[in-house]
Amino acid sequence: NSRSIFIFFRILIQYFLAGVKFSYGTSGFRAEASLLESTVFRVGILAALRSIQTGSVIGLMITASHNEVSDNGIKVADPSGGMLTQQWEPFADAFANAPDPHFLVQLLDDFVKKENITLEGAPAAKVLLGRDTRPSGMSLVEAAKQGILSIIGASATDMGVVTTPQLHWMVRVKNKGIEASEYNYFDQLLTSFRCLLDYIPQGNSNNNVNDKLIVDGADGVGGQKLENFKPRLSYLTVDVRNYGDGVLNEGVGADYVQKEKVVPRGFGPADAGIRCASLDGDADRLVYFSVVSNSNKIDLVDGDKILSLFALFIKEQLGFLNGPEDGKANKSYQASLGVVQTAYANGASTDYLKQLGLEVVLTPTGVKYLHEKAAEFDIGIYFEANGHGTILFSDNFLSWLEIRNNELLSTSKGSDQHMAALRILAVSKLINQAVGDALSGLLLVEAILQHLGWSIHKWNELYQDLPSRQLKVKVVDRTAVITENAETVVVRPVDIQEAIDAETAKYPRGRCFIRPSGTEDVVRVYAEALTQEAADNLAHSVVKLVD
Ligand code: 16G
Ligand code: ZN
Repeated sequence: NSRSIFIFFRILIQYFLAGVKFSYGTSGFRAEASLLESTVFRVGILAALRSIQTGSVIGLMITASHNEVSDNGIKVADPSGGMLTQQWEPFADAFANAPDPHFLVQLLDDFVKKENITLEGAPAAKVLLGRDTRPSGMSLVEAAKQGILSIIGASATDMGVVTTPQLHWMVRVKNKGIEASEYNYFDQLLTSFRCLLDYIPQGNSNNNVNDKLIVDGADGVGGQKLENFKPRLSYLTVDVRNYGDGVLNEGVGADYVQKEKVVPRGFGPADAGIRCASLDGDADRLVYFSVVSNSNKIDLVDGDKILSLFALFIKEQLGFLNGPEDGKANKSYQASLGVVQTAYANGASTDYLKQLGLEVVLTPTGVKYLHEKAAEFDIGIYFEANGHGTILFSDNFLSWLEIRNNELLSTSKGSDQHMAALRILAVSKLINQAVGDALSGLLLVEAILQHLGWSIHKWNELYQDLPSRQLKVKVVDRTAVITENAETVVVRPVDIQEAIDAETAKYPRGRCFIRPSGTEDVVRVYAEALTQEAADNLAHSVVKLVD
């Protein structure tokens, strides 16, 4: 009986607050920080239960990412380092919204039975906690600890201020029985980054690359970490701005830069032409940009273009690895390579990727969907246009590659094939396998640009983005909008899709979709067309259909 497992029942009662409805959604629970204590306490209990069920370490991250500093939130990392299994989300919702302690314990009882979670004799729960730089984080970590420790035998390890991807990485690595400190994290990044630079073919390196990089740290944890890590990053001159003096996410950060398409605070005309990058508040999103001369406008290099750069590089290396087709029995493993995007991906990026001969799959918005899809390939590259993404490698492929690499080392050391094997192995260590990670993504971008000898301008010219417009419509009930086919088709309310199609047909290269937001009470409208004016008009006419 789960009643007996609570030793802090008093605290639980004290934590009850009325009036907020929580939904786990795509980003965990998020709200104004003062409303979260009770929720975080409950998620602590949930994390401990998940740890018992899986016999593994579970992560809890206190962050509200790119949202304003007064907000906060909590997210659970599963044993693989990925998002909490979707099967537990309905329970998470019900548990967070339970109106009184009695009901809450009843929910727990039922859930523990349904999921066959044996509390007696089970290995003790282990939960890793992390938080971003928000001032409310400290007391919320305490509330989460109380929740975790209300399960007898459970332990909570506080990793302090970390980026979201660092915490996910730590959970994943710990569950493989490997040491998982922040020092280990940066060591792995540094070693694999250096490898990639060492493997650059002679003559390629650094021709056109302005080797200075300026990074906007969003006045959050990512900026701080990079500023501290920077001295170890020889080969790269990094000027970190916004690493903590200003207000988190205010006029800074990847979300701001991507949505507003203007320079973040602390940047200006003097930076024109230099390669710049921007992280979000918890460093799981990354975009690049360059400042347009004599203006506060930028040329944005978004998640789609980061994805394209990664895809190009990986495809090239796979080509080398498979060797010339000389008719001899090829020892190569036919690794499947796939690219995952959402409907927000710029149409020009999808065309470009298809031209490269890649398989492109769309999923609904939200990292959990993209990640799951990407994991179906030997090499799955996913990115949202907003800058969240990574490259996943299957265990099968990596084991094969290790063996192949050893063979090549003895038969043709230093050959194109061997170098390609080494590079892909280095990428698999550099890029975060748990979740999108701005710091590791940034190092991979830097390594690839140096490898290719490309400037940010050359990179940006891979293809030309189609003009687009995003708008939102406040609605009473966003759940009234139901979509299918990776959010590209509205099935309810009926008839609206037909009307959207009719509008879209008026514009050459027009594309438009609507979807209910997972984080706000709005319906979002996205439109794309040949000119900015056309994209704007299409978006506005579809807004009228929704209103
Ligand atoms: C969350 C998602 C992000 C998505 C965004 C869309 C995670 C970790 N984050 O921030 O991937 O792009 O929601 O927001 O999944 P929306 O549903 O309000 O448009
Ligand atoms: Zn984030």
